[in-house]
Amino acid sequence: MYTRRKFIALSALGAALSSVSTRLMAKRPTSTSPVAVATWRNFAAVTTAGKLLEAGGSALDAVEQGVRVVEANPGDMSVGYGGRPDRNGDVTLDACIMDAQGNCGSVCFLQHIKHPVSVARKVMENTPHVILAGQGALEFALSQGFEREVLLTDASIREWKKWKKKAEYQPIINIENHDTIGMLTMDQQGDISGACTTSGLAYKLPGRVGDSPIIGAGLFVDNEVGGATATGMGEAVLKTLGSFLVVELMRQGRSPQAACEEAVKRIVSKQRFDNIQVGFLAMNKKGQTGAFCIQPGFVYSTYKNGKDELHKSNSFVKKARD
Ligand code: SD4
Repeated sequence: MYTRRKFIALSALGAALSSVSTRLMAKRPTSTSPVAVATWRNFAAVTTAGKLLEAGGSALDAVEQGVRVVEANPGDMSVGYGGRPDRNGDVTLDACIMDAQGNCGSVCFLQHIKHPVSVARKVMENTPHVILAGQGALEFALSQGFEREVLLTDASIREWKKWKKKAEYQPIINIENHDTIGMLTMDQQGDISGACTTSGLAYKLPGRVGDSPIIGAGLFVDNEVGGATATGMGEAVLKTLGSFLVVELMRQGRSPQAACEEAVKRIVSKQRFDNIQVGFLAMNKKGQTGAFCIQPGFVYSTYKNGKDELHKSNSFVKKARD
């Protein structure tokens, strides 16, 4: 029965919801100039995402489509198809995606699938889980219609065979741990999404998972504040949950630049850093971006106001090692 008490309760709920939605609406800019930013030299990725955003696409669709460009490119040997294998010669991929509502999905140690970011999105949208790993992630991908593919290329096999002659595990700064794509996008509604995708460190131990698919480490987005992503030695990022830290520092009022600098300082104050590279890239709710890295050499790409640009990140260590 529709009693007076129920009516009062429902009216109160209605009033509360409308005040929440008024507050949320008040926070939303009416039309924001879209932004796409990505680690390293990734013009095709930021331009693909940027054009989608300019056409009215969502930050989530743009970030997925942007990083897919790099996953499909065999010339990028740190991501997707053509990515450098582990020491056994198997390509194992890590990726994650996060939307403006705080939903996220991730896959790690995924083999044979060219677009791990899209599998991560399916994990987010079609399962109650956040992370799927290994065989389970592969079975899930196949069940969602993804094709099983060979991800090794002639070039990656050639390099791996060369590496095997000595089989020394010494990742080379800015080379063998280079080119993972972490991307952040902001759409015309001012909503932010992010994605990160990689084949991980070259010639890693089989089973190794890096920071890239771990929410808070390789990527974090909080739509009220901004987003951050990381590249480089995943172990160092994992130990400090770097991307989460950057977003929390922005929440406390730091600029994207200052937040990235502090996250790098946390790493260098606690870990040996002479032989590793880590770079952070961040964007806040105003579309302002910042980046900082340990060693010189990290660059990032932006697409803002209809044009793409490459930026050099400042570094904690001032001079490149020979
Ligand atoms: C990893 N962070 O697996 C990744 C590697 C990377 O550019 O960023 N490469 O540790």
